[in-house]
Amino acid sequence: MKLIKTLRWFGENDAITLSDIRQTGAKGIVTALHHIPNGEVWSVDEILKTKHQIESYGLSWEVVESLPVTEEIKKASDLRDTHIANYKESIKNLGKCGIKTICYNFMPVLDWARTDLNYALENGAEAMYFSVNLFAAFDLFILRRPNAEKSYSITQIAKARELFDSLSEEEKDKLGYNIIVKTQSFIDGVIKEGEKNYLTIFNNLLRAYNTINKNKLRENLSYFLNEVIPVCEEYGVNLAVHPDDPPFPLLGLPRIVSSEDDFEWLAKACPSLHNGITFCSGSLGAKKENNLTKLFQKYAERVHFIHLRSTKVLDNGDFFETAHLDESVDLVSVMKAIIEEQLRRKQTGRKDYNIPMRPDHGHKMLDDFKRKANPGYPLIGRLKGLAELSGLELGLKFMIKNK
Ligand code: DNO
Repeated sequence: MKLIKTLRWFGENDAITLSDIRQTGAKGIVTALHHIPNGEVWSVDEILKTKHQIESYGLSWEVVESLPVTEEIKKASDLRDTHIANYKESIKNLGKCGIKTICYNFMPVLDWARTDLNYALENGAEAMYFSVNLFAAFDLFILRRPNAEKSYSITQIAKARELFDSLSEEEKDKLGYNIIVKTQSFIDGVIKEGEKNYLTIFNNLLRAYNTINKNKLRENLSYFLNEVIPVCEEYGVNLAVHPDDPPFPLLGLPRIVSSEDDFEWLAKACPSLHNGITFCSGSLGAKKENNLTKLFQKYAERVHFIHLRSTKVLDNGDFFETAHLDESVDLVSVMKAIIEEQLRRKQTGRKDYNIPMRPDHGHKMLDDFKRKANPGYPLIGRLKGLAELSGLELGLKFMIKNK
C-alpha cells in the first residue's frame, strides 16, 4: 500500500522532460493533451500516442490534469450540450485506454491567481505570492473592470491606489500579463501566450458572468456532473474537482469549490463516488477557516487525487507558497489521515487504495534558475517536495503499523 508518486508534465513544450522526471523517484505522470483545443474530443489515437510516449520512459500516465471544462459549460451557453457530449466521448476514450482519474476545475475564467511569481525567500530560492492589495490594484487600475470598486472597501481601494502608483509602467504590464496570460496559457487557459489584446478579451470573458451568481454556477456544475458521471460509472473513471485557487471570490466571480460547505453541496448534487475531489492542501490552505485534516477526513472516500504543498497565510490575507513541509502547516496530520484512509479502503475491499499524489508546485532553487520551467513547476523544487513527502509517508506508515 502506497501513494502513487507522480509529477506533472506539460508535454513536448515542457523544459522538464520525461527522462528528468524518471530520475526524481516519481513513477507516474500527470498530464493532459495540451495540443487539443478546449472543448474538442480526445481521440483514442491521440491518447495512446501520449500514453505510449510516457511508458517508453518506464513511467505510467496516472492522472489527466486537466480535461478542461469549457467556459461554455461553466456559463451554460448554447454550446454547452455539444461540449458536454465531447467531454463524455473523451471520458469514454480515456477509460478505454486505462486512464481512470480525471482532474478538472469549475472556476470561471481564471484558473489560479498569483501576483508575484518570483517572491524571493530568505535562502535565495523563489516562491509564488498572492497580495490582496496588489490584486485589487490589478483589478481596479490595470484591468479597470466595470464596477470593480464594489468589491473592495474604501481602505482597500486607497491601499491599492498607493501600491499601483508605486509601480513602474513595466511592472504594471508584467502584473497584468502574469495574472491573465502567463499563469494561465500553459495550463489550457482561455487566453493564449503572445495575445496582445489580453485586457479587452479578459474583460469580455468576465462580463459573461454578470448574470451568474453562486447558485447559478452551482446549478451549472450539477448539470454537468449529472450528465457525465453516468459515463464515468460505465467506464470506471473517477472525476476529481480541483478546489478554487485561491478559495475566495476574485474579480466579482462566484466561487463554488472553496470550503466544507461547498464539498457538502458537491456530494449531494451527485452522490456517486465517481464524483470526486482533488484534495489540494495548498489551495484549500489559503483560507484560514479550512481545517485541512478535518476536511480530508470528512470527504476522504471521494478523494481520488492528492496535491500536497503548504500555504502560509499572513495577517493581512496575503499568502505565499512556503516549503512543502513548513511546520506552520500541519501536513503531517494530513498525511496520517491519508494513510488511515488507504487502510480503510483496503479493509473495506476498495481497490483504489494506492491514491495518486503529486507534490504541488515547488520553490525555484539551485539549477532551476538555469531552466525555463512553467511558473510553479521547476524540477529541483518539486523533487525536494517529493522526497520530503515520500519520507514522511514512509515514516508515518512504519509508526502506524508498529503501534
Ligand atoms: C496550478 C494548478 C491548476 C490545476 C487546475 C485543475 O498549478 O493547480 O492549474 O491544475 O485548476 O483543473
